[in-house]
Amino acid sequence: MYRSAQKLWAVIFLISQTLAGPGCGFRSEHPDIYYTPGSPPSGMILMALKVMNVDANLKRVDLANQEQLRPEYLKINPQHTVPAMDDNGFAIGESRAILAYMASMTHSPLYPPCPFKKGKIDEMLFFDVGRLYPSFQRVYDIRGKSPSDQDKKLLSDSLGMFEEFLSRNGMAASESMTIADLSILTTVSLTEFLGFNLSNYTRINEWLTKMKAAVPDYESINPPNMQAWKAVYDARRPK
Ligand SMILES: N[C@@H](CCC(=O)N[C@@H](CS)C(=O)NCC(=O)O)C(=O)O
Repeated sequence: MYRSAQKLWAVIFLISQTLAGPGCGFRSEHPDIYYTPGSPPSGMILMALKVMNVDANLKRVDLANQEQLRPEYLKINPQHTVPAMDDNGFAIGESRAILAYMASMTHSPLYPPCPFKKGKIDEMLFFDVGRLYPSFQRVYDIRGKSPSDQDKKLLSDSLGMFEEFLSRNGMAASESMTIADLSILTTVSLTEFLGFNLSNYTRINEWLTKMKAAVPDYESINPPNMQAWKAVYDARRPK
């Protein structure tokens, strides 16, 4: 029943794609991306732009000078966070929503419209935003709070869950890269960069190697961004 519904959906999807022609596309030729170096979710979007080959207009927001609180920025993102996107008046915040928007606008296989595939991708996006990244934040608190053993165990357990998810297909949500992998790459690569022991997670290590190779210009985007985050984190930790 599940399989035949999946096949039927695939046929309907193919027909609708043929009738619809190429994707509706961005409203603007070069959508604006507001970002800050050192912000993990900003780094996620910078990597996604490369993977999806989107030529965006990058606009830097100086968080140290509270530019995110300016009225013109609050109109774009009332949550006053980076990243945000402004596609010719269509403004969207939340990094993972931006990933989904970009992938949908470019008809990218990284976020296919099939509900069965999308359901699994959404599952992993929410796993990252609801469990994995908050566990990371408990251990690496940007405000400088020292983690307890319980915090460290929580992060290890959450990584163990991701290790288990990877046993399904080798990637976060399917056998090939999706936006869920880009989201989780941001969390896990920073965890690795900060020296958290990942040696027990064989599948995560294999996945990390694949992901670093799959993101064009990875080395020039993510490590410098993580280094900038670490500089702020180190400066705020008790000496
Ligand atoms: N859930 C948001 C989190 C964004 C976020 O917290 N951004 C931080 C920088 S990493 C920020 O802009 N902070 C400034 C503020 O809250 O005023 C996302 O993924 O886009």
